[in-house]
Amino acid sequence: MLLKQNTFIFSVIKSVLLTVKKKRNMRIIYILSFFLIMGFRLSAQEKNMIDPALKTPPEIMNQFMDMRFGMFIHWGPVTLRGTEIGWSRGHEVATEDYDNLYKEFNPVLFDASAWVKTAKNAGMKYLIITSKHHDGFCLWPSEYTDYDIMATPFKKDIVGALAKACKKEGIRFGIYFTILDWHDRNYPLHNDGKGISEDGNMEKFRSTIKNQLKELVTKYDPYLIWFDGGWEEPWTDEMGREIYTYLKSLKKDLIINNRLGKEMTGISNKNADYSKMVGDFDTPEQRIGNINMDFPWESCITMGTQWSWKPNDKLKSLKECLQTLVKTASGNGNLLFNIGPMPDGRIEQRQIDCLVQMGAWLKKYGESIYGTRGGPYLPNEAYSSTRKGNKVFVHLFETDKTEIILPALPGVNVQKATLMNGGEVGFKKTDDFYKISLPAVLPDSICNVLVLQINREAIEIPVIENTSIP
Ligand code: JFZ
Repeated sequence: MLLKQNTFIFSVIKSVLLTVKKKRNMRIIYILSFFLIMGFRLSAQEKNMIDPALKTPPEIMNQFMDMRFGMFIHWGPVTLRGTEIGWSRGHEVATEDYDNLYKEFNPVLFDASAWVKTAKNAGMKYLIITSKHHDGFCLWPSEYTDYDIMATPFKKDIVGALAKACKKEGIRFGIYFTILDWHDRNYPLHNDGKGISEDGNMEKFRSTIKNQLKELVTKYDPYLIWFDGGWEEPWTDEMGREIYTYLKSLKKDLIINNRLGKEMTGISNKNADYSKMVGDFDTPEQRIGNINMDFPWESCITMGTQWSWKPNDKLKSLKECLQTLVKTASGNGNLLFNIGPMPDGRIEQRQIDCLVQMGAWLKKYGESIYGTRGGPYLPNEAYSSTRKGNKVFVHLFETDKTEIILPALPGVNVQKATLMNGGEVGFKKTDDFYKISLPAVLPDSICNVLVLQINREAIEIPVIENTSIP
């Protein structure tokens, strides 16, 4: 691609010069071309671009977005205290205490295959493990630090075991990796309110994480790397682009999230410039992302109230969990649903129970989630929708209604209206609305799916911005 561009610039200069002064020396043409080409390259860099030829292609991103549902796992020695991973270091747990927890981290009941099967039974298609969180502890044996799983009494490679189990079960394997490390003295910030420290060395730090990333990619061949922590001051978008380019040289189709850089919608739903994102998809956090039919996104949301395990934590109800998944898919996004295993290595039974029930719902209604795209209705309290082929799937959140009114879809003929796992329903079109009559007893007690079969490709329907009913 670059070669083509260069040849083009060269030939333009050549023809300009040849017309202006026919007998000009070829050397001038070459010199001018050289500067112009360099100029073009510099301007691409100034425009903060990753070489477009390196970006993960849309086919790969579409396959990722087809999966819709993944498991996020935050885990480490901090679970022995039950406080939040990374953030509680030097706060709820004294730094000295936190940094020594690894000496007693011995999750003898850890069973990678059991975790992966739990994800699979939940209907999840991929899994992402915190290989290193902000506390700096590494769940894999790293040559570049002593603060890793081999220093614990457990001494078994957790990342490796999960990579293997995922491969066996056909679950895509992803790795979470933080680029801020409050434990590493070379990283100049330490979440202690003291600001940038003098003894930091970003050059050394960047070389360490580059080595660790190479280790992770070559050892575990991840499908995806989920970066975190790029928002802190010592990190720049340029550093992010360098890492992106480096990783793509190691593995061409690796999928990378946007927290390698600073541009993201994040927790607060900031206005973001998608063209500036360093990474392949956006990562709204603890909220369902806004509908976006163009740029891929994945919401990361916890089942409980914190990322790592908390004893007696308040968990979301099954209804909340299912609606979170459905509304995310309706906005055209993926849900990376987080659980935190316990210090002994098991996933808490009540978390498993909820996941099993989500999986049971997906076994019956998965056609309305996997491989679909969001819209055309925007999610609201009563319903939301997804679409695929000539079908619009309307998810109904109210189970006590016998009638539902939807804004009519523009330029569409509805040929048939049915309930998934139920029969045909009453359908009437009046002016700008559809009036749908439902049976008194609905097939599902939490979320039912109305299927509108239409006379055209559902993806062509523009998103209906106003779903309010008069
Ligand atoms: C980050 C982590 O800090 C958190 O522990 C978890 O791993 C989550 C998936 O990602 O969450 C954030 C991200 C951004 C900010 C705070 C927490 N921020 O900008 O203040």
